[in-house]
Amino acid sequence: MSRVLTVGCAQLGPIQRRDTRVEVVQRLLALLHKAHARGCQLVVFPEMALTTFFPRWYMTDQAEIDSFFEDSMPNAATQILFDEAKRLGIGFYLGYSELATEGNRRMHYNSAILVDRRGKTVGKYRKIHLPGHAEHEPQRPFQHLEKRYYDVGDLGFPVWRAFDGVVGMCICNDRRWPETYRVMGLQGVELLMLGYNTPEFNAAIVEPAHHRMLHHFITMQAGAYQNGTWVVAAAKAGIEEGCMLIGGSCIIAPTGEIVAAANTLGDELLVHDVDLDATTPIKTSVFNFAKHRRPEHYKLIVERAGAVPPPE
Ligand code: CDV
Repeated sequence: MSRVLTVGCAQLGPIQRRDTRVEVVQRLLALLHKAHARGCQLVVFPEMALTTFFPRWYMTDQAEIDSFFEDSMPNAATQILFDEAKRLGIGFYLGYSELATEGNRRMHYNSAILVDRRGKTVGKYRKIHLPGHAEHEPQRPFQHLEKRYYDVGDLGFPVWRAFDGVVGMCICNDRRWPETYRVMGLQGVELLMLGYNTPEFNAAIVEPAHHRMLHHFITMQAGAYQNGTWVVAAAKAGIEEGCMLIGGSCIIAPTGEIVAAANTLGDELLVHDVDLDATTPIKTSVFNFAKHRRPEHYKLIVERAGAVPPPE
């Protein structure tokens, strides 16, 4: 039986601070309806798909910070998206900021959930590689305070049996790390979904703008090929509150080739027929892990975080 899944990659244009959740959800619904018209069974929305990318601002009022978070999912604003997706028989990945209560602690996660075609939540992922900084750095033109506003995800990198395959999730900066792909690759991932918000200007180092797009593609294409998996990456793009976010939403085959790519910085849907069996040739040849990996020589990867060069 063929395992071809028609997947939509739903790029969003900018979301400004004044935009309400209700208005944003209308945009998600418009993309969902387009996806339905084009036969999609699964749609991937971006990271933080309900709000502006608020870590660009330094804030000290916790109530103001919490206003960017959702304390339940679905909730009053998003229920219509869940209902409509179920009615249309479309599953989806949705990124949002999650406010969770654990005992008497309030935890803040940069999360994504996966909902199946019957409207059942299959899984949740909480972002592990939080980029940026925790303290206000006033010399920057804008902040990247994910390390201040979020807790490190506590759910690992699980995969799920869904959509006739083995699927996994990650979020934005995770895509730059080979560990993200390999941990899921070792669980047989066939389709990896991710959303992202990547500012075009790198406030941490001086680099040409085109490097941003190069690094975006190069890491995902390598991750796809080296693990024999499809990768679907959905951007929030365009000028958000004066800050340019790169577009570059794409669908990448297990060969590492880009098979669909966005050509705008606005709301845009890419569609591809994703053959999950196309993962097999890579998984059974050059990256047949059981046959070729040598974990006894990889111990440093889990024992050490920072690089330690040999003594002079
Ligand atoms: N939202 C992100 O994680 N953005 C980062 C920033 C640091 C560029 C990214 O890796 O794209």
